[in-house]
Amino acid sequence: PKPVIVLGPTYPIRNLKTMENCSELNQPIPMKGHTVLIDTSCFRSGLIVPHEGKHVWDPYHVKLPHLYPASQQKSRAPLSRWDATCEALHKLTKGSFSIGDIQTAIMSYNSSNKDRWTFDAFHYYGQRVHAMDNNLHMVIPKMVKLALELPALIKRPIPLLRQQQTQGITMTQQQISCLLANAFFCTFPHRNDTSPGSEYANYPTINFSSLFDSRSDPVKAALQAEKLRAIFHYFNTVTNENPHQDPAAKPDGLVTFERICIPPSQLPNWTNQKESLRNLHISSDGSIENEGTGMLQVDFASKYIGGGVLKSGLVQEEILFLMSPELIVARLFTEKLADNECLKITGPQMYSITSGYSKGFSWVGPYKDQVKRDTWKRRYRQIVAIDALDFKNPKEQYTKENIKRELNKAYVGFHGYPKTAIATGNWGCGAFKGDPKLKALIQLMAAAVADRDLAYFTFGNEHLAYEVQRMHEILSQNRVTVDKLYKLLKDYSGHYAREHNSPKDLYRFIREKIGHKESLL
Ligand code: AR6
Repeated sequence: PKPVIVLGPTYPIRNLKTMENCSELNQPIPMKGHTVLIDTSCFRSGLIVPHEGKHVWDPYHVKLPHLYPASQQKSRAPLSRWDATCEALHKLTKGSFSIGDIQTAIMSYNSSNKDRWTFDAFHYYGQRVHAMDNNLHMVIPKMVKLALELPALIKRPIPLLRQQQTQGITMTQQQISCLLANAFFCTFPHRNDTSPGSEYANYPTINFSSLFDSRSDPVKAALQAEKLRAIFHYFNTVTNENPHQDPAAKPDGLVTFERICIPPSQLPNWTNQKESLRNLHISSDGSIENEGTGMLQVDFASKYIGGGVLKSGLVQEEILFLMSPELIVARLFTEKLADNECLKITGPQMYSITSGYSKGFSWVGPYKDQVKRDTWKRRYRQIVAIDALDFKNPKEQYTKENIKRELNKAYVGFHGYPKTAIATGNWGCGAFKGDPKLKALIQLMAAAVADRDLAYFTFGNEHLAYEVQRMHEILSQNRVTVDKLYKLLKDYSGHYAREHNSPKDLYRFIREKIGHKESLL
């Protein structure tokens, strides 16, 4: 019989570095390639004043709805597009209205989509869910007001974070809420067509029309209605004008979005990295979003940031974006991620508690965020979006090229400051069909080169937690450095190609290669 192996306790999570115990924070924000949408000197003296600039309508900046050029309007239109938007939305602030009225308002300035958009999920919300939350009559008029404040709140162009450029944007939570209110009412021009070759084909969608539409599928409609609960709760909080009587005060901090791009010549040479593996906390309990707070929290992203959050998608990334809807605004300006890029978001707030996963998802209630803030009033919360490869055929993941691609992608995400621990898990191993045993090693290697410890949450899988912890211990005891492990993965790649019908288990292959005797542990 095989010896029973008892592992020692995993590395304690309390010993991992979080933002609260990092001295590198609180640096000044304005850096090269960084756009701040407020006046930073006013902010330092406690005032929030939009940074003034000259608006532009060009391929390098977000096309804001109030800047829609008259020259692009249909010649017979009596009002400018923005005036028509204001007029339609204003109707929702006077007296009672139905969801049909909201639909009519939105369609009035989106008439070219009248045969494409349906609002069945929104109607489902109205019929089945609204009775529980009963807030639309309160929140919709406040959302209209917020959306129409756009010209007063955003006074300089918002750059598009385009491929192969390291660039950042910092804005207030109020500015984000205003942009998201516009997204809700589908006011962003040029953003409804993402067919190949169209102007924004390389960008995620931002207008919320797809969230209202479940294509007559009642299961999807019910789930999208749960998403709408999270969204309305968010808007309720950000429009709450009564902070002293209500603990859920309107947020007044900043959030930073950074696209980080590492040129191929500056990526690690994996055959030559002498680092040892770092500390690993691994557990089948806990989640990245909760237990990982203050660490660098990995978003198992789509290359189109936010993935299916505005449609029916409901796995890790989408749920994260529903708990923290400020993340959704990244879809407005983040071009699809290339292999050597990631998006880092510093300071988003958590608004909702949710439960369940995928088809079992539901909105539970408000989350009172008590995470401390830095001098820029950004929450000590940092998310990094890295998109794994989507293995339609899981056998492809063991090729040398794909292993290297995933190593580089993880490294791009993990590299940089502050050197907090990384909170992650089965990145790329659900919708994208990766092998968690391989992805765990890839992430451990990238973390070692990026000089960070790792907290790994296996999402209830005890056996996986055991296997990865044991492999980590064996590798550490045998002083297997990153370059040696890379060589082992390449050997496995060869083995897999030769024996693809009955390949060895990856961890068994590694144990045998390093001459590790099972009984010694
Ligand atoms: N904490 C820890 N582990 C988790 C959590 C969590 N909160 N949620 C899920 N897991 P998946 P992918 C585990 O499928 O394969 C989205 O549409 C769980 O074991 O979300 O990288 C994106 O937009 C799960 O099976 O990530 C992309 O398009 C595994 O992590 C696409 O999915 C993977 O979660 C990314 O797919």
